[in-house]
Amino acid sequence: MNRPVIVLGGGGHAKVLIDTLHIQSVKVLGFTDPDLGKAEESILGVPFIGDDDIICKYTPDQVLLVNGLGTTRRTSLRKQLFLKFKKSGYCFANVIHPSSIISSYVRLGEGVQVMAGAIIQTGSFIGDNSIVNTKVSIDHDCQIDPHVHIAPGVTLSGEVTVGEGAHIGTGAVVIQGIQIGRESLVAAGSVVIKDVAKGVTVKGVPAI
Ligand code: JB3
Repeated sequence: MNRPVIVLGGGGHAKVLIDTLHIQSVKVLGFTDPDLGKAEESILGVPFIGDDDIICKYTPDQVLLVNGLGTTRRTSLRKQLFLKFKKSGYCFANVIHPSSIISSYVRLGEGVQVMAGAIIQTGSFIGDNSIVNTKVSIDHDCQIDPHVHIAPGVTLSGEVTVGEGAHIGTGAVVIQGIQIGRESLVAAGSVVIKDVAKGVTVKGVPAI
């Protein structure tokens, strides 16, 4: 990366991202968080630098941002932060763990995060601000829209589409060709064998 990075958020997801940035020798200036109690903390040696207002002390060409907010269900706050800083002209860095395996025929949007051990097969697309979490497997020709969280251990077979803002819970399995609607939630451990409409929650084996 040609610019130092500021991480938004000071929780568990931010910690994993900072660890990955350190592996890649990226300079991390600090992390922001509205919780001023974080002032007494650092994360893996990275200092708290204030709430998000501090970012405007840097111009967009001086820093890159990394969205450290994870999501356990809906992804709206993470999405809002991304859109707010994009509107102000800032760019978000992609964070790709070196142990992930990504086909050279995969396209990644902006601010995409691919965590340790993830595999993304040929022809797939990962949209802006999406998380492909630890040990996820995304097979060929999948389309992941922006602001999606694919939680740890999920398996997507080939040609699956996931709509904007959806959350696929830990360990879920989705068979080939399934379409998952925007803002939907697939509960952890589900096995999805039919399409999921937008905005709904499905769970179980098979998921309903
Ligand atoms: O499941 C896995 C592997 N990771 C989870 C991740 C995807 O989501 C993780 O276990 C957590 O469940 C969750 O991680 P996250 O988002 O880091 O959650 P938490 O540890 O609760 O930390 C969120 C932090 O974001 C807190 O310190 C909040 O104060 C902070 N925060 C909230 N709103 C914000 C804002 N930070 C900034 N910069 N701006 C905000 O608007």
